Amino acid sequence: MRFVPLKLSLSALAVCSAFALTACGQKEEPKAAAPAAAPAPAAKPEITVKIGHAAPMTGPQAHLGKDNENGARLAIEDLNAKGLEIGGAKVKFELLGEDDQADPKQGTIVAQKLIDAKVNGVIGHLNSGTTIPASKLYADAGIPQISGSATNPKYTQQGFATAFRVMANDVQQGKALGEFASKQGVKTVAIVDDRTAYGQGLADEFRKSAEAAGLKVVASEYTNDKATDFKAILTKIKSTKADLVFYGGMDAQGGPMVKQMKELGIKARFLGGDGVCTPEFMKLGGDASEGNFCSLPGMPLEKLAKGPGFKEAFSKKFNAEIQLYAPYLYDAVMVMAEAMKRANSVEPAKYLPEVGKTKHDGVTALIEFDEKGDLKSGAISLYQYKGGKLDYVETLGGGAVATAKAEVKEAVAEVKEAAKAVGEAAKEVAKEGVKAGAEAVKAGAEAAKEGVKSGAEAVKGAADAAKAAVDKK
Ligand code: ABU
Repeated sequence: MRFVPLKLSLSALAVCSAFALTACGQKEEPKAAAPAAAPAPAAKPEITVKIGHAAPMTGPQAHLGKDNENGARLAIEDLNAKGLEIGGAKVKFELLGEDDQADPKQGTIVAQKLIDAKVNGVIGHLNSGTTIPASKLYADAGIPQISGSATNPKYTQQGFATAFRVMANDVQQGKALGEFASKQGVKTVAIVDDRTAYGQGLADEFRKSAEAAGLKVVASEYTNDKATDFKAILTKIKSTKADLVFYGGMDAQGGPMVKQMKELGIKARFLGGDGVCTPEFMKLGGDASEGNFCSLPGMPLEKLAKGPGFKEAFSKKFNAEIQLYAPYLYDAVMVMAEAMKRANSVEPAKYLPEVGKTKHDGVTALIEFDEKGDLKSGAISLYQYKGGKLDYVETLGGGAVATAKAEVKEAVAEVKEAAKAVGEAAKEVAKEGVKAGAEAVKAGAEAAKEGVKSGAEAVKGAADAAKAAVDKK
């Protein structure tokens, strides 16, 4: 028998009763079908979003590559823990890591690999020397790329709509470093760089700023990002009696360089950029690091609202201290995921326009991009190597307002803390007062009891005496 839906059967009955009952055939009374069980809600489809990551995972910068990857990995775990839905599907983020060996050619090879793997976006690369050539490939493929560490300005100056970075660049950093050297009373400087896009670019920006501040460049020397022996160039520098050696390059060279400066009896101070502002630099440089200076984009994590929490989560997860850019990589992944959420799509072409509209309250800063894809008002902070730690000195450049805000926030927190302490103390005093009052009342009651007792005894004594007097009579 053909299934007749209940709704139709009832309509048919109504028609039959209104017109010609017989014509409808009374023997064929339609039966109501048993109510069907409500269909189970369709399971949400699941999609995997592939986030490409590229950095040197081998060679002298492997520790920095790992640090970057860990920052991105932590963000991906946090996103997956939230269980995001985008475009009606459950989203699982996955990190696809590649080792570009800090080599520009290898950088383009792994970029093509990530494109072929159909990544939804790329976080990286670590080095400016790999990020810049790879950015052309990502731009041609329409894949959004956010670097959390490449600071050479050229990366975002090529006109690629796909290129973004979440920290200040080396125009800002070089300027701040030149101004800082001048403030330290430096008059003459020797400049060394590692001939990479980053090292050379930063050294050039530093030179411009230092000369503008009236410093004299008395030597310019070069090395490379694999070198370990700098005695030849340092010996030349020693003869110039420069007040300062500025190094544009990474910690794997900067650490041994500062150590060899000490061994050669060079009295000059050492100053470098973010590439040497790491725990690894101090490990390699040993005592010779002590008292020297370096800079980092952004503000110290301790001064940022989400910084200490990130630091704690990072060390708990990886049992390691942050080397350099892990928090920026974390923010870069979050910026990408938020753009996908706003676009309600993980397709690169659909969410790319949203990346440029970012306003993300990240671990490292309030992230907003300018028309080139650079961070608006990026700050540069100066640090001194002290007792194996990076001691914050000051923040220069575009982040002055951010610094002031952070300091005000810190002061407000301190005042709140003090007010809380005063409140606690007042509570304690009140508690003590009540306790003392209660003890006084108890003592009064005891005394009254004693008084009543002795009164009663006196009355009894008087009664006894009266009775004895009566008996005598
Ligand atoms: N920013 C320092 C390290 C990465 C780079 O720009 O090459």
